[in-house]
Order: sequence, then C-alpha cells, then structure tokens
Amino acid sequence: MSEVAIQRLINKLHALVGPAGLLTDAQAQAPYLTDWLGKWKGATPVVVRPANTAETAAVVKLCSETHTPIVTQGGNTGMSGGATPDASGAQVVLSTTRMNRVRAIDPINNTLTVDAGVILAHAHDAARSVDRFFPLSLGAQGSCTVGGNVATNAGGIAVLRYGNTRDLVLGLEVVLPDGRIWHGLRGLRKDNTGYDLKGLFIGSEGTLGVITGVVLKLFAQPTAHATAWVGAESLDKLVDLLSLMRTRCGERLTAFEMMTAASLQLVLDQVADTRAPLAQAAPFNALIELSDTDDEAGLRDLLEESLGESMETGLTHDVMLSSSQAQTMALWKLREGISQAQVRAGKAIKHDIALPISSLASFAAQAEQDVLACMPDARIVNFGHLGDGNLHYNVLMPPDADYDALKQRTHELNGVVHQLVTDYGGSISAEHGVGQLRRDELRIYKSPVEMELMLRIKQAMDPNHLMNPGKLL
Ligand code: FAD
Ligand code: 2HG
Ligand code: ZN
Repeated sequence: MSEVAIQRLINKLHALVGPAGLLTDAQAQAPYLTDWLGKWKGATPVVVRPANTAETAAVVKLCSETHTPIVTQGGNTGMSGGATPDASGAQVVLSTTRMNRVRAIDPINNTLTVDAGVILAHAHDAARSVDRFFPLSLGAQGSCTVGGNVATNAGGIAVLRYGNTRDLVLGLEVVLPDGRIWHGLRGLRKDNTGYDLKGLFIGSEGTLGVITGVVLKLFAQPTAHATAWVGAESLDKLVDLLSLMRTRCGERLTAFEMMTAASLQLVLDQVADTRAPLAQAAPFNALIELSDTDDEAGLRDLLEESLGESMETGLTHDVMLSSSQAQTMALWKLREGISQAQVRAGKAIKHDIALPISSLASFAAQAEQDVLACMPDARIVNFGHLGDGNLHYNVLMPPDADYDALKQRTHELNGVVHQLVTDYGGSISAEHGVGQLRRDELRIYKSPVEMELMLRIKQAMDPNHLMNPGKLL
C-alpha cells in the first residue's frame, strides 16, 4: 500500500471511529503485532478499535470498498497465530477490545448476551451476579474475549461436563465481509429454520466475518466442589480411572486433567510458589474436580470413596484430597502454569491433538518412540484435557533455539506426530484452531471433499478474501 493510500485510509477510518478508535503509533501498535507465544510477528498500517457494532460495520464496509484485508483480534491469547497480521503491512488489525458491554442477562431464559470484546472472566462475573454460571474456563480467561472464544471454538477444562464453546452459544451477531450485519442474537434452544448459520462462524477464526455479539447459555451455579490430585504408574491406568469416575460420579465429574511427571517438574522449576502435591513423584498425574449444587461434604465423600476404590484396584498409587480452597487453588496453579512454564523454559513445538479416549495410552507410547527416533534430544511435555481425549503433546526446545532455524526439524516432527494422530483417527487441532500454525498441514489431513466444501463456503461468504487472509485455509 502506498503512503498516500495509507494516509487516505487512516483519514477515512478516523472519521468513522474517532481518535480513540485508532492506533497509528508504532509503540502503541506493538502488542497487536505479535502473539502470546512471541512466535509470529507482523505489520499493519493501522490498528482500528471500533466501539460498537455500527462502527465495526462501517469499518468493514470501508475495507471492503478499498480492498483492504482485515485481521480481527480479541484478547490476542490464541495459540495458532490466527490474530497476527502478516508482514506485508497491508492488513488492518481490527481489535474488538473496546466492545466490552454486557448487553443483557436473562436468568429465566438462562442466557447472557455480551459484546464480542467482553473478557471471558467478566462474562463469568456477570453470570454469577444473577446466581448463574457460565462454564467455559481456560488459563487465559483473564484476557481472552468471548468473541475470540467463539471464533476459535475454545475448549478448556470443563468440556468434559459442559462441552466446547460451540455447545455454549445460542446466538450471534456478525458483521459480514461486505459490512452488512447479520442479526442472529437469538436465545433459543430450538430453532429448526434451515442451515445453522451461527455454526459456520463458530471456529471460523475471523475468516468469514467479525463477531460483534454473542448469546451464551447459562447454568446453575455449582455451590459444592471437591478436588483431588492423583498419581498413577501409566496413562492407561489414568484412562481406566476416568472411566471409573464417570461411572461413580456421572455428571458431577467436571474436570479430569492429566500431566506427566516431566510437565509437573517443568512448572515446579519455572513457576514461583509451587510445590509438588504428592510425597513421591508419579509418572502420570491427574487433577480431578467434582462439582454440584448439593452439599460439599457429600461430594467430598463421593470423591474419597471413588478414589479409595481406585487405590484398592491399583489404578492409582497415591491420592491427595484438597482440604481447603487455598489448596485447590494451588493444585490448579500447577495445571494452569504449564503454558507459562514452557515459555520460560524454551520454545515449544506444540501439538494440540484429539484422539479417541480409548486410544490415548497406546498413541502416547508409540508417539514417544517415534518422536525420540526423529529428535533424540526432544523434551516431551505431554499434558492436557484427558477427559476430552485432548493432549497437548508438546516438544520443548532450548530458549535460544530459533523457530526459523528449527523449521525443517519442526516440519519433520509435526509429520511424525500428526501422521500417527491420523492413523489413530484423531484430529491435528483439538481446541486451538488452525490459524497460520496448521494451515498448510490441514490440506494433508483433511479429505479433498472437506477442503472443497470449506473453500466453497469461504468463497461464497468472502469472495474478495479480505477476512483474515492466509489463516485457516
Ligand atoms: P485472539 O487470540 O485475539 O484471536 C484468535 C482467533 O480468533 C484469530 O483467528 C482471530 O482473528 C479470531 N477472532 C478473535 N475475535 C474475533 C471476533 N470477534 N470475530 C471474528 N474472529 C475473531 N484455548 C483453549 O481452547 N483451551 C485452553 O485450555 C486454553 N488455554 C490457554 C491458556 C493460556 C495461558 C493461553 C495464553 C491460551 C490458552 N488457550 C486455550 C488459547 C486461547 O486463549 C483461546 O484460543 C481463546 O479462545 C482466544 O481468544 P482471544 O480473544 O484471545 O482471541
Ligand atoms: C492448556 O490446556 C492450553 O493449558 C495451552 O490449551 C496448552 O500451552 C499449551 O500447549
Ligand atoms: Zn488446552
């Protein structure tokens, strides 16, 4: 884009959103031009921050008329580089963070309607204010946005009980690539009036439009919690434990998170104020949470009895029941500190994979052999949402390693892990999306029919390819 064209665009955007809605200064733009992992870097002529849906629609219409590509960005916590512009300097970053109003709460309909830029933790607060619960829960909840959660179909630690973001969205408002607004903010549990349009935007990663409003499903606020940390000798024992817990606790089983000994050690080494939960380190660990609206003592008894049974049958060799809220928080800190610990310890070659739960143990055993054969110095950091069959099968490289220099080895390693995932009937992106991280691999692992259908949808909705070009497809 020429200097003159850039200045003309900025002037027009200024007229639409005012000075508070534009960032042109390099220092102010910097946080919007790289991602949480520091893996991708881009450039932009301007970061535009509309204050509401009408301003967003006007901005998108202008970009459509001037053939300016748009990269929508929420809290910028994504793990696949989806919110970072490319290096061309031609892509406008549209940040949703000024759109942060709670629009409506309806405890009778059990719905919460928010602007897309509302921070996930604020959506939790809003639900709690009417004695309701919004269950989507992830380590980045203090900074990710509801719009970003929808655009990535985020998962997190409560999918086991409540489902992915896809299961928690009833309606959407979206600015389409030509600037028109689709008013789909319905709070209905039943609506069979044709294709599920909102379903298209969930997980679309900014490639089909800008989500500006969301209707979320609410649930009863759990009042009782019981949490435990367990150690097991093998992954298949933890998988059997998951099955036992499902049978004994049913719906009350809310989280079942796994960490290998190496993952736990990484957190203990890198994150302040953490200590090992068990006297003796276990090869595999699980953090288990039950929740209910019933009495806490009953829930603790249920957890104790179920885990007692797991000890008797040899599924676990050590169990630690949390006896206070502080202890529960300390246990969750160990789980939620892994991402930060990886950033501090090195550079992770990440694999966010999903497998049938019944195949997890044999997959992991085979993957370890294959990864070490490909990269003998690899440090495997395997953890994740075992209850959803979602592993974060990461390989850690030293902090001074250069992503570009590692490109070829990363490529080979991804091939090894993802081919095995495919052989086991799994997915190469469970919850983090495709972004620019998995874009080229998608074609290898998705069928030609699936790719063609996705490309046709993209072509139909964004014929000029202005919405987040270079991502996902
Ligand atoms: P961004 O990073 O800003 O954007 C992500 C993608 O969505 C981009 O493609 C962007 O273009 C698009 N987008 C954003 N907003 C909109 C919008 N309004 N309209 C259209 N497109 C939009 N993810 C999980 O699934 N589970 C986890 O457990 C989890 N834990 C995490 C823990 C940490 C510490 C961190 C840093 C990240 C974690 N993530 C996790 C990843 C991340 O938090 C989620 O992907 C989150 O949903 C991204 O939201 P965001 O607002 O930050 O989106
Ligand atoms: C988690 O489950 C996140 O903690 C991040 O999805 C995973 O850092 C990762 O690879
Ligand atoms: Zn995760």
